[in-house]
Amino acid sequence: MTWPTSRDTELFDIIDAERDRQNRTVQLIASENFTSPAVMEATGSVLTNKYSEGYPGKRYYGGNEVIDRAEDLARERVKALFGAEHANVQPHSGANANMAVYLGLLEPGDTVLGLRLDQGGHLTHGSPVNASGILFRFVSYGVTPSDERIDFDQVRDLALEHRPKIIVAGATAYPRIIDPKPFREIADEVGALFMFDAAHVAGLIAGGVHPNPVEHADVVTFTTHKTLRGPRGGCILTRSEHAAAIDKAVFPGLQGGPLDHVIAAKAVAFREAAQPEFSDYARSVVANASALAEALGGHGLRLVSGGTDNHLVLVDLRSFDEELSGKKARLALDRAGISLNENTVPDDPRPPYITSGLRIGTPAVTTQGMGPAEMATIAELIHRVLTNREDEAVLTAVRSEVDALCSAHQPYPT
Ligand code: DSN
Repeated sequence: MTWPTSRDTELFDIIDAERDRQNRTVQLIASENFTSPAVMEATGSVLTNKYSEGYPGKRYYGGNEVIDRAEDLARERVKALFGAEHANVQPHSGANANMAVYLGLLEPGDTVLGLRLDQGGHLTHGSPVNASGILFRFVSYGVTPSDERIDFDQVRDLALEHRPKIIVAGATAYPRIIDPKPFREIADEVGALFMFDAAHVAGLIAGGVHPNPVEHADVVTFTTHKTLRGPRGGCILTRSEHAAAIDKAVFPGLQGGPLDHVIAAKAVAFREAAQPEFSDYARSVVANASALAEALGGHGLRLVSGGTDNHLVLVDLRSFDEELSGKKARLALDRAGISLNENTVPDDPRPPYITSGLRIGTPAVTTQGMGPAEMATIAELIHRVLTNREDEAVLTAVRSEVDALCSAHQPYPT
């Protein structure tokens, strides 16, 4: 065997630079995390070489007796972790997992009820620019203007009026617990299926700090790389009666060959999430988000819904500084070494590319071992950047404080 001998420094220098960026800047993107070395080892393994279209015991290629064991292990581990009847671990992403559910359980044009994008929902919950909104008839519910929490009266009224085939719960920018029970009750009242998109909170559910939607929903989808801290990917848990339809929708409906190396890494992550330490981690993620919320509020920033009980806070910048869009704020924070994303707030007057808000999450900094004291420091640094965003000297000073903070908590020391 002769492999190329010269190292591809052009590319590997880029990877080194990204490791350096992750080690030296604060990661507050609510959908990101740091995976363990074991997850990365599986992702970089020889399993990447295999083709295995189909499912364990029923493949379209030979030589899958070992791959079958990896996929079976991932399926069994995730079923045990969440108490599910059936699991499909092949979706390449959360978006694919959601599309597979629609493809498996709906006909094109069927009606679905989901949370609107600017109210905290996801593109795959029926945005007109996404395949979900193009192929199916989505009707959207929102949050109440008063407390900015899911408006269950509206969910019920819309469900009675439109008789959706599926009601979708779950969000991408919603700082509160989503209780699956009222959704189940409304779904039963109108004869709809109930899908819970747990992309953001899967790790909080696995860690026992948020209610488990598997007990109430017909289908639960999630990503494996956010609070769950695994490799990038998606997963679907279903009741047995929907297993065949969902499996058929993932393959051959939507995807080709599964990413066996990623499925193996998912198995590693599911095992890690079943350890008692993971519950401690999930509790700390939420405690850190509360500490961050309190400190940001203390600096005069308005928090959507007044606070948080999950892994993120959503800041509405309008009352702080009418001129400051989410995008401007994010760009200034980026220059100071603080990485987060601009986000729409409920009924945002600005478009999704500009926005009036910031979404700030604690999964990654918690993995790094930071706690409430560091959250107070981070809130102060964010406030200083927002109030001095044109002042290069302040941004440079914050950048060095970020460096000092991160040097004590490097996720991947070299
Ligand atoms: N990219 C994910 C997030 O940031 O929430 C959603 O797709």
